[in-house]
Amino acid sequence: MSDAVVRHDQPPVSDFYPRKTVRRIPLLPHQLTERITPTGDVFVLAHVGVPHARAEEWWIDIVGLVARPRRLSLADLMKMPKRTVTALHQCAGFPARPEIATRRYANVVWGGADLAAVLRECEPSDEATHLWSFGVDRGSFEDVDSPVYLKDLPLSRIPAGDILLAYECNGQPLDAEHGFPVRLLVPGFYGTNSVKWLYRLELANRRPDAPFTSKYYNDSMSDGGSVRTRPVWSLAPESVIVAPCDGQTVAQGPLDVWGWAWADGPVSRVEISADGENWAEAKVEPRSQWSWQKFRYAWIAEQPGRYKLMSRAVDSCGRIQPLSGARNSAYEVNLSVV
Ligand SMILES: Nc1nc2c(c(=O)[nH]1)N[C@H]1C(S)=C(S)[C@@H](COP(=O)(O)O)O[C@H]1N2
Ligand SMILES: [Mo]
Repeated sequence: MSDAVVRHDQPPVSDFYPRKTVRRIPLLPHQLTERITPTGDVFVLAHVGVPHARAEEWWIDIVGLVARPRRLSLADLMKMPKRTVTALHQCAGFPARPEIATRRYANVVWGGADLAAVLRECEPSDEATHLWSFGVDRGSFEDVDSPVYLKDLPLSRIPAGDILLAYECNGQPLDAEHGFPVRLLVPGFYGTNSVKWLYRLELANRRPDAPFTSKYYNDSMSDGGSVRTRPVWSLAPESVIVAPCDGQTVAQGPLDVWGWAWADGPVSRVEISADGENWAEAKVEPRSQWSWQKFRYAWIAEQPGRYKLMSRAVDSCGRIQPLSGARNSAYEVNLSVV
């Protein structure tokens, strides 16, 4: 039986609309001019629809391999010290098509309670290895019935810190589409892991079996014949050129190229190329919290013609953006120099 089968309590949902996939990406990469993405411009991804909840009736259960299971009301949660975390927010793209770069990005200030502190009070057992998080939305996605939105993360991730039970986005209460009244927020992980409409955290000694954990959001890695899969957790290094924009015509001479770069951890280098072969180092600001980092490069368009400007980020472990065929393929801008 799937771990997503609901045999436990759920808080009431007053309404559920629309009851279908919501996928809204308001901004194109060259429109990401602001360091903090205004809430109305943050993309929305909901696989099966949008539950509408009443804050007074909401709670979160913390259960499983813990000595002290607990039910926290939203009021309990809001009494705890509030923490704000600025974090890059990115959708991993189509679950079955990891080779497509869908470029759904935002950078958001989240506010909420610190997950590590909440868990500590529940005294997790030594056997616990994974945290399962449940969102109340149920429905069918690509003809697969999903009774609950269930994701997991390894408990070894908790010490990296800053995982929130978030109830604010950019200083305001979450709106329904972004997970009101409370969502998980895992900075450094792809958005799919940040469970909206969160009502249950279960500590377990394995990964769960559920549509959005064991079926979708697992990348295959061929490994000398055998095919293994890897959960879509950590953000791979990525960068985006905000200016100039794709298709632009620019004058011969110096040109200010700038954009954003991020990874699960600091980006240590961003490189720019105008020919796909020679790469020059851009200037990158240091990282602050889990935010994207601004980079700049003074390019000189020596000759009129057509150019493909590319950017690629390298993280502090030396991981580098591939040029094509991945969700984090190098970003490209086609330019005419006159
Ligand atoms: N409960 C629930 N949480 C969810 C989802 C969902 O469908 N249901 N979608 C996930 C995906 S794929 C992404 S990219 C992010 C999007 O968060 P946002 O809509 O607030 O930008 O939420 C994640 N959390
Ligand atoms: Mo997503």
